[in-house]
Amino acid sequence: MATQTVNGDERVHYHACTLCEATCGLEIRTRGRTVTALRGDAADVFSQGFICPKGYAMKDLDADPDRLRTPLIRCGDRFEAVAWDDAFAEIDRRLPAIQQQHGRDAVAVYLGNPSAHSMQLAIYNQVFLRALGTKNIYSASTVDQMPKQVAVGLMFGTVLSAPVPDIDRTDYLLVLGADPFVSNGSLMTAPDAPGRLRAILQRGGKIVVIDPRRSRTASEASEHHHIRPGSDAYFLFGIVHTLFAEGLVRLGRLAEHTSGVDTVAALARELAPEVVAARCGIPAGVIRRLAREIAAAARAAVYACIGTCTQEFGTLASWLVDVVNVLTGHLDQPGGAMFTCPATGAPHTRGTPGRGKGVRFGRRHSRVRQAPEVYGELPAACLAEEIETPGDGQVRALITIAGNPVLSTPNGARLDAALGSLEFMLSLDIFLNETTRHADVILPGLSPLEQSHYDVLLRQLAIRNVATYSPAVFDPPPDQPAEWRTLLRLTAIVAGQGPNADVDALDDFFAAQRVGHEVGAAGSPIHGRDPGEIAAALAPRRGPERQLDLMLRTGPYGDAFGARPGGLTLARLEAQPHGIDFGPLTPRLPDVLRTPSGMIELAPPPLVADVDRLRVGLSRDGTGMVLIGRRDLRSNNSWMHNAPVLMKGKARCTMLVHPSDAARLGLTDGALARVASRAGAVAVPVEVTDAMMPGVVSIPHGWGHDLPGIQIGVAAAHPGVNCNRLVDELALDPLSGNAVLNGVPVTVEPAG
Ligand SMILES: Nc1nc2c(c(=O)[nH]1)N[C@H]1C(S)=C(S)[C@@H](COP(=O)(O)OP(=O)(O)OC[C@H]3O[C@@H](n4cnc5c(=O)[nH]c(N)nc54)[C@H](O)[C@@H]3O)O[C@H]1N2
Ligand SMILES: Nc1nc2c(c(=O)[nH]1)N[C@H]1C(S)=C(S)[C@@H](COP(=O)(O)OP(=O)(O)OC[C@H]3O[C@@H](n4cnc5c(=O)[nH]c(N)nc54)[C@H](O)[C@@H]3O)O[C@H]1N2
Ligand code: SF4
Ligand SMILES: [Mo]
Repeated sequence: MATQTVNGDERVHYHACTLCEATCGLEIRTRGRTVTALRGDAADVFSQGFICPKGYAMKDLDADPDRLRTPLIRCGDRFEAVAWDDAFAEIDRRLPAIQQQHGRDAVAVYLGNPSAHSMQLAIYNQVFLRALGTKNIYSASTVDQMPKQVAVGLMFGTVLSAPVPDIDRTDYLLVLGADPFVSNGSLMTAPDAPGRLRAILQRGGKIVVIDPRRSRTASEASEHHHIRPGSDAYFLFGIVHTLFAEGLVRLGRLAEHTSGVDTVAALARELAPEVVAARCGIPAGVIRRLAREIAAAARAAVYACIGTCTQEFGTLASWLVDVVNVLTGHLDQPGGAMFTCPATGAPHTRGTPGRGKGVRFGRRHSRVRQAPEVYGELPAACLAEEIETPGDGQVRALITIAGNPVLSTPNGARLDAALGSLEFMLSLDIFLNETTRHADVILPGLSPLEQSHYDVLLRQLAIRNVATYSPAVFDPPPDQPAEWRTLLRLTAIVAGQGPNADVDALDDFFAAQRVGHEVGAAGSPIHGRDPGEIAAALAPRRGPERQLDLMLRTGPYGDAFGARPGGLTLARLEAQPHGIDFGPLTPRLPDVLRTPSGMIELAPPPLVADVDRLRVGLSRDGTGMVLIGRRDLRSNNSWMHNAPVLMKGKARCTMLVHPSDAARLGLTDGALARVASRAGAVAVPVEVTDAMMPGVVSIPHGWGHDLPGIQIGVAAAHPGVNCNRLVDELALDPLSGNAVLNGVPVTVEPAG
């Protein structure tokens, strides 16, 4: 779809915002290489004009003079801008040598969050990782949603089988550990989450929020209850107990597809609301009432996100959320918790409907701490020790791709020091920041506006079935390669083919491989077709577009290369710049299941076994201070603090504390507090507020732009502190390897 030209030489483009999961449509006006205006795309079939303050910052990000546009090579303490060929030559000189001398596992990778938000990275990281062949793969997933992925993998059969709350049709939403008014929703792609949530209240429905802090979402909700950090699994067992004890379990049509109900009943028997109330800080009467309300509501969903994942019992809590959805019959029902049927397909749309291989993890363990592998990754919290600890298998080189683990992962100070000891570090990033300052070579990606986009990952968790494709707004600078090309060149280097590979030939090779896989896959709509015919049909396209076209055409709405005439193709999607809406979510059970049993596994053995840990922790006294995090509307993890439009107003990196704690600890609003944990200490301005639960303090993550050598001028002028200096890298949720970012024991006192 060509862009329109208006007002003489002004052009109008439509492009998704790639900053968060909501993926709102933007209308962007340009003149030459300049953005003249930016607003929400009112015609976008999903976001309908909504954008948040960060959406506007896409303009700042594009224009940011600090955003890297050429490769950098380290020369002592400085970086020098170099030509692309020189950068690849340097990588080729240093990286394969380490692989040859110390083995492939000596090179580790850390994939950051924008890897999931970039079409190029989402598709081509996989190609690169296969060639790299290392077991040392780390990502932001283990400081994020991995517990949910483990829980739903065991229950429903794939790593992305996460039910999403059908918020447009529900009457009752129980929210734990999520602040969608601020985050705009996660594990739930829903542009204008605030508007959609307000609509629940407007139609007479109810929203209940469980959070140690009266968050923005909590203050808009019908009801909010403070919970002691890390105790959601106790609270949810109290609900499950009540459902069984009061005869409220109604599986309805789920019954014939569900196994393990009796096991869950037995586990819940000893965890009555009266038993767990003190541990979670929510009165037993409230727990019982909420259980009755969820069970009685015609359309209800329980939804939990990062606050419930990044905690001591993250996988158990994530599991129990869907246990409640199943026991109350709300799973897979309109207005309940439902499965997306995404246009690109998903692990649960491929293969044999209703049955699969299930998921596997714990197949090997990390070298130093023996932490289990999860879905091919090791916990991000283990990275520093793997770099520091000498011996066979030591990590000697690191590649970061769109990640800032110095600010984002536990004990940032320890990781910061460890990165300084690497033999070689390569970063694919668009900024010289707290992490990439340690790199030997930095290869910049393009501005989001110089890239086309389709959200191949996040639309798999959308609350409607919607497809949107955005062409690039600007042509990239002539000499700067797209990141998929960079990744293919690196693929060749680590495969021993040198720095000057024929990228297009490689891309043809991988595309042919993918086509071969698709025609060979039982259950694919093009199973058994001639791969040459399919490849020829895709041939005009290259790179990510070719892969995307293949995914769309073999996906649930696809044309299956002529077998389903009128079906979806990338060309049809391109003709609809505001997206195509395939409608609200529809029930998908039992076809959506990919468990080996073909059932919803309500009581998977690894989860049942982990309940022992919950029993042991039940009597733990909860009197000490603990730390939790938070997000704010104008932040985006660690990397958007360089956008001037987002940095106006009062300082946001403060420690929230309840007035009673402030009085007891001698803290005054605006003064500095010293907060210390096993891992480290920071001094942070105090903000006294009764939004906090007594005994809990909150510091947001992503700050701490005060390290030498960074080149993000606006951020450095508003540094804040890195709360992950306090988060303990030794504390993990054992099943998922996820870091325990919330509920960190701390001491708090006035800073001297
Ligand atoms: N204490 C605490 N810690 C947390 C959290 C918390 O709630 N509390 N939240 C966690 C969560 S949910 C997440 S997702 C992680 C995030 O953890 P990370 O992903 O490690 O960190 P980000 O801050 O997202 O950094 C993204 C990096 O990608 C770069 N980048 C942006 N766009 C591109 C691109 O197109 N290409 C390339 N190559 N680079 C790009 C940015 O410059 C930046 O360096 O933080 C986690 N850390
Ligand atoms: N503005 C903004 N939006 C973002 C981001 C951002 O940095 N800024 N980051 C994006 C990313 S990467 C992600 S993953 C999503 C995350 O989006 P959400 O999952 O909505 O996460 P948060 O906004 O961090 O809200 C988590 C809530 O959990 C609460 N909490 C902490 N500990 C506990 C606990 O033990 N139990 C319970 N019940 N609650 C607890 C916190 O007080 C907080 O209110 O946001 C995305 N959107
Ligand atoms: S909510 Fe804001 S940051 Fe997220 S996609 Fe929409 S405009 Fe972008
Ligand atoms: Mo995240």
